[in-house]
Amino acid sequence: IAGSSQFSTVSVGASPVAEEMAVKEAPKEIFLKDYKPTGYHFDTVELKFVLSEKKTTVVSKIRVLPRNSSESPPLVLDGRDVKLLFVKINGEERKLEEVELTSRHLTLKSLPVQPFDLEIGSEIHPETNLSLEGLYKSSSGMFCTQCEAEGFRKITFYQDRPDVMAKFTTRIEADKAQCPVLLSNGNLIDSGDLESLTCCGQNGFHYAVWEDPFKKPCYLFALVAGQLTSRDDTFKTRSGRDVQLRIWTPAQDVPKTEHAMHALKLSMKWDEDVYGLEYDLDLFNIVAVPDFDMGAMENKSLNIFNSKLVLASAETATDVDYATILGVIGHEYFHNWTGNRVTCRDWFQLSLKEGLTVFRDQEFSSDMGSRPVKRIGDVALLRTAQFSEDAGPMAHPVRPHSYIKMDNFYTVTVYKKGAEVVRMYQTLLGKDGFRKGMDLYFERHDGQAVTCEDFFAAMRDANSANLSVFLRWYSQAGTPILTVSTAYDAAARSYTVKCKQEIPSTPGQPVKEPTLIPLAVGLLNSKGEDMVLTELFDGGSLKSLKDTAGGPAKTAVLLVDKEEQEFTFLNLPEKPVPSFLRNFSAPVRLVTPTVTDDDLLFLLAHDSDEFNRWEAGQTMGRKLMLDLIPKAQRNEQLAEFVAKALTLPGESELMDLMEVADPDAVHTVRKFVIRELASKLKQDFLKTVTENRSSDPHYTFDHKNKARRSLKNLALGYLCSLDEADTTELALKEYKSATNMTDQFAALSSLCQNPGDVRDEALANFYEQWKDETLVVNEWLVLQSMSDIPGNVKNMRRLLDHPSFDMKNPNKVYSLIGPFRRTAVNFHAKDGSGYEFLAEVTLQLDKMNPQVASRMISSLSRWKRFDEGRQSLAKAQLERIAKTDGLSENVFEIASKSLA
Ligand code: 0A1
Ligand code: ZN
Repeated sequence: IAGSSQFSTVSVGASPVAEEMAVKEAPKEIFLKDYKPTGYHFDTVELKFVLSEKKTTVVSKIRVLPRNSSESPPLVLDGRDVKLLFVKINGEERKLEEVELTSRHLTLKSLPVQPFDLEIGSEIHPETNLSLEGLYKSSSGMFCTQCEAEGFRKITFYQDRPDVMAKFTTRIEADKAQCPVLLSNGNLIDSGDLESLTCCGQNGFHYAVWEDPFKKPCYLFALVAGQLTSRDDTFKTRSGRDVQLRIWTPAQDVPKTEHAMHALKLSMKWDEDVYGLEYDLDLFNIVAVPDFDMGAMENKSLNIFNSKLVLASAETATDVDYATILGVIGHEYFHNWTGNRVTCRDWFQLSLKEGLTVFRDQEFSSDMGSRPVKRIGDVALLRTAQFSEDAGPMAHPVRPHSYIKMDNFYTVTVYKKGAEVVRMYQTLLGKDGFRKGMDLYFERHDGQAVTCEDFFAAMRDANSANLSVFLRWYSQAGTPILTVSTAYDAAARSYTVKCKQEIPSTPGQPVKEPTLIPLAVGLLNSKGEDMVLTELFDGGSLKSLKDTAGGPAKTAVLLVDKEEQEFTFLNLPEKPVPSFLRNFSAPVRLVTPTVTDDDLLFLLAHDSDEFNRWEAGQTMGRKLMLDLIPKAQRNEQLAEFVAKALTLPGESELMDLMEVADPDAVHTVRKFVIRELASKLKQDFLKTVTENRSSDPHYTFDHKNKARRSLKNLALGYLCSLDEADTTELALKEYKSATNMTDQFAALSSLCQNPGDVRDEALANFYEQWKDETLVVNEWLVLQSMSDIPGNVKNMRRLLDHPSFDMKNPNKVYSLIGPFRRTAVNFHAKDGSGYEFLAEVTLQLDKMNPQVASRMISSLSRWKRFDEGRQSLAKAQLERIAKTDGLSENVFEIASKSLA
């Protein structure tokens, strides 16, 4: 972003040492097309930390291998907020006037052309590091690191990029009382007490030395030190090795790690069973920290987790929490192969590890629970969050072409659309073909930093498949619109499916090429059974169809790779009802002009593909509600609505489908539909609640009980929308008699739909009961943040000052500010108060934690979707942010791209 007034570029000469005097460099946009390998390899890295919250010293000794023995280009090391103490080359100190130091880089010149030792001494300040990147002191008192994507440069000067892979040895010295536990990656090879008079003159210090035998990029480095206690267990790998498993938390939380440990063992077993992948070290550590920007981090053998994704008990965590923990423990564990053993060449390839690992964790959760329920949840999230990202100013391909701040690209597109891209390989190649591709990928690339093309090539080569246009999924942003229409020819007993694909233009990509869309199709006969699909003419050739085991085919995958294309099924004795895009076989918006409402009801009743049964109900719900919107906009009565679906599409999804999003009308319609359903089905809902209560106070996290609880609680939610005395009384009774958090919280949420004393008292009562359980209090904040009671912004401002809120803790921000941004009526309040509130919070937050601040403000980026009044209010707030002095690069990138 050249020319931006807030950053000054100054040419750099010999520079002083202290970081406060270093020259400030302007933020730079980085492009995939500019990738170049480094001029120097790093072979081994020995790190020594002397920990102290005010001032930690870090000495790194790196064995450097020049790529080319005939020249020595400058070695540019990244470094931010690090004070340089000394530089030595082969043991000889370099004069600091001879090195170049800016606010972002340390450049060394005139280096040996033969392998050499580079030693760098530096100093950092964990206590004042509120960015939660690099080494920081957590509010719980422990020292903790977060290095992905570019946090290692906040620890020491280094070539901080994923294609620099080295073997790390880490020595940690710290006060024994303050930090009895010292952890890093790999195996513990030495530990002990330090003499009272050490070189540092410290009393009561001890040390530990960790050696990681696997080469890794520095983003996988981790260090943890503090007062921690572990839950210990073991896992025997399929080749018979015993792996020590340890989950570390403050002592009082150890009882809440049972579920996480169970999840870890299930993950280890699943990866062996499904992919033949075994764990490769003798120790696997997980540490829970209360202040963490993201969910969790896959550092080699030392995963660090946001406490919220480790700790659970029946009293304090809901079914959703239990399921999320299972999925994230799996996700981080699976990274050991997809991410760590094989990593990314550069950050543009992030989806190579994230899309693949999300796909793997989705499959794991499906195997551990209900496959269709998992798929429905994943697709619903993709459609609300990713489709809207893909349609806004921040739209980017699964593999972005450029970035200013990599942190801004840990997106639903890279993660969730990336997982859909991986899923499509499996749909195209079959489960066995996909496994062959994975085997070849590891065979070719173990220990390497590679690209999305390398993954593609492994899939292609292992299956001798021709998938070439498939690569466009990586390079083109935007959600394809796939229009499918049909015609039955009774005389010819044939059924023609006509497909048209169109990919909308996105910022910087006005024109798109067709991609390869696998369209899974089933055809139902009049009895609702799957017809046997025998032959398909795809325009070029006639194919006979079989399922993967060679039996009769009930689902066919059509390969749609042209803008317009026709497929004809032969030998069909009657006109079928089509079930398109089964199991959501591609991340597209499907348009089906020839599918009637009767067809949808038929699919809802009969489709053997459970995902599509649900989808038929959702399509009905969307159609019915969108039809009502013009009436709501004209303030007309919405009287005649009757529907079958139970869980309705959400407000954002509906807004997304409108030409000009109208939050008020969408909210009115959705509320109306919920109340209509509740009043028409009141007796059924009451019966559902009564019949699905459990007589057993013991909490069990299994499919049967989860299903029972979710049905009961859904019914209770509908009933409370009526705001009648008997429904309120029922919810109060459920609230008081609940024996687990799932039921208690659901009853509280139901009561909180309606403003008034009952709501206020229930909220106060819940807080009083749980005020010492941080994670529960966070959910209490969520509930108030997502509320659609009128004028909730005032309440939000009050909660900013509540003792339970702390701007420095990302979980608090995600709980109190996050959900508010999805409320149609309060965030998008007509008077602009919601936008103003978000801008204020963002600016305050940006001074502490830019990553979290930029995540918050991204909700303003789609301001052009709204009416003129809202547009100008939102734009004004974005402009206010963009011109604020001292803004971080993170927020700057989002605000400026949103305004472009
Ligand atoms: N690789 C992690 C996600 C992650 C990314 C950046 C972070 O920095 C704060 C933290 C975690 C994952 O996918 O699990
Ligand atoms: Zn991940």
